Amino acid sequence: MSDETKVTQEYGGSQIQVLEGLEAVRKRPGMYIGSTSSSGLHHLVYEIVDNAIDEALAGYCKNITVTINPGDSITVTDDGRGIPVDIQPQTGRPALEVVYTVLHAGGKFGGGGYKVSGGLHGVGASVVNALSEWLRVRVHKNGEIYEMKFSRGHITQEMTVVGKTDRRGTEVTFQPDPEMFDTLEYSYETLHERMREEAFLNAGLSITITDDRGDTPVGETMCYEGGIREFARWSNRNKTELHQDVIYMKGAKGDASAEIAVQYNDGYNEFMLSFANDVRTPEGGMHETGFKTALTRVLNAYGVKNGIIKGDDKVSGEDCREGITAIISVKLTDAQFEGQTKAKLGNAYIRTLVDQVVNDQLTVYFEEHPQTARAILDKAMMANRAREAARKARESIRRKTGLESGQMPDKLQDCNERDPELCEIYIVEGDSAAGSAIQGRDSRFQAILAMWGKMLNVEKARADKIYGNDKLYPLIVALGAGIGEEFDLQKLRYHKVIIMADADVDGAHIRTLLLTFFFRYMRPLIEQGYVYSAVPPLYKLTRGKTVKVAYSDEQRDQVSAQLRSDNPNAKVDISRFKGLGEMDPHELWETTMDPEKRSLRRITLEDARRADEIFTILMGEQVEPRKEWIERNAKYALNIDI
Ligand code: 0RA
Repeated sequence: MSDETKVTQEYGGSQIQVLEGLEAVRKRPGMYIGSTSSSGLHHLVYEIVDNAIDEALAGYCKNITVTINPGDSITVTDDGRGIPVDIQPQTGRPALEVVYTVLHAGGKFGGGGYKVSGGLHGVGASVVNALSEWLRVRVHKNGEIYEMKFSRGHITQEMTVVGKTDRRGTEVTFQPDPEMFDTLEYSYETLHERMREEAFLNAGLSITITDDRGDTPVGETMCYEGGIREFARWSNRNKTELHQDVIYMKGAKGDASAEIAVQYNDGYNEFMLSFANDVRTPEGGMHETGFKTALTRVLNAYGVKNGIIKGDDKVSGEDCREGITAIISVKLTDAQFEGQTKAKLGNAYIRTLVDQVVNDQLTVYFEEHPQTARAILDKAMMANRAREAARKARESIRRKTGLESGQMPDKLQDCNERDPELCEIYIVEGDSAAGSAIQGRDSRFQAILAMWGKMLNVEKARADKIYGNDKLYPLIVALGAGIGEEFDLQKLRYHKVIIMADADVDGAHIRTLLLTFFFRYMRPLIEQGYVYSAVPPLYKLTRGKTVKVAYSDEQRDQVSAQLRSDNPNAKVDISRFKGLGEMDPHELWETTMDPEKRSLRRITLEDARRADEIFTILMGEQVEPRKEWIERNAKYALNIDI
């Protein structure tokens, strides 16, 4: 093609069809990009980037850049072969023009089309063009730069050679049409996140995102040689991983392929991201089903084979996925997207493929990495016990009609106020302390719930025994918000839940137990900051008729000096409070319960998480960690704090 080549304008039948096609896009944009809201606006970028990624998948492109320009136009470049510019025999038009003006033209021209192109891939250039106020494309190829311009899908400049080049590749800049979109402002964060995902999913591909709208450009170049392995690791970046290595599996059959990366963390959430042809499938589908089934099967088989799981103690799928981070990526030529938002993969043979890959490779992996297998299985078994215990507790609570009848437990001395925002509940260890608290409190807004004294037998008690224990019912009923999946903060009867326990080992046990319980079964209670620890004084200082208290050793010394400030020789009697039960009601009110004077420590999620950890160590199946913990903490044995 010579420098000055311009293709003569010929409005034959095919050209009219083209315009009708793009008109259809402008009439019903939602049909093509989902919506005309911010999500549709961002979708334009994904369409263009997808085309470049297809070129990368074909093995010809290594670098992609995405730039948000001032005024919110977008430029996407790639260093692929460049969109073909030669005349297409069927249309008599340059292929470049066809790509940008004919609906559904992408990926189906040139030599062999792309193998894995699926979903919306490769069909989007003309859609983006139709929805852009203007669009300019430049192709570097054959030593020349070919340029073509459009407005709202109409050609404003025929394909023209505008210069020489020594590179290859495609550059597209488009300005979304204000007539089409509710908003025109791009979110750097949204594009950044999506581009990072694309970089993870296409190992070795470098994607640079830049925001050029501000005074100084912001951006990042992302390239992950490890692909989805690094994706899994990155997803766990703020978590504590349960095992060092990411478990990576892959396999292919015919034109279809699957890769899976798995790494557990010590948390309780399930984080699973699945993709089909790099398109997210938030509703899951056959690839996820295949993975879940195989994971559960392999873990149970490993447990039975190695004598870890006995009899009917099988772990459920949900148990196996507690704390999991899994990335599943499949590629196939005939992807069927189903469901409400076309976000679910429907091809059944993919289930078989993923199931086989995971079944075979995870089994081998576990054989070769018994420590990892054991850690994962232990976690699943722990999840199983907790879930089972929660279910039993829920059922038995329902049976005991506590919640339904609205009848409050005997152990509760309720307050008069009914507005939860104004109400407090003190959970008090031991009957004598509870007695003092009941007499000392302000009954208008302070309720007292007496809890057992020593109930924990550290050696024998196990998580399930404790959650199945009768002693927790009064607490659940008093709080009124249910437990586990049914927990409902709206029904909570007190907005201050105050744990009042002694500063000794037994007190620490009770606090650990309560926090663990809240953490596992009433987590929003902690997340919303409703849980507190009362801070009772440690010392009582008396000089004649003057009585003072101190909450720490330093304060004791200060107060003691204060009491003797007029006469250093005066006799100050210092005694240690042995426990809450020793205080008379008035003392308890003055030092620990009076909102004007008391201090409360708000329990954070981190406190509760640590309590849960300690609890697991102290009560769990594993003997080694318990021994280690006790050895490490022996020196603090009289001062266990959480
Ligand atoms: C098909 C064939 C050829 C290149 C492309 C597609 C291609 C498409 C896009 C879309 C965005 N960037 C792209 N880069 C390349 C090669 C044809 C030839 O070798 O001339």
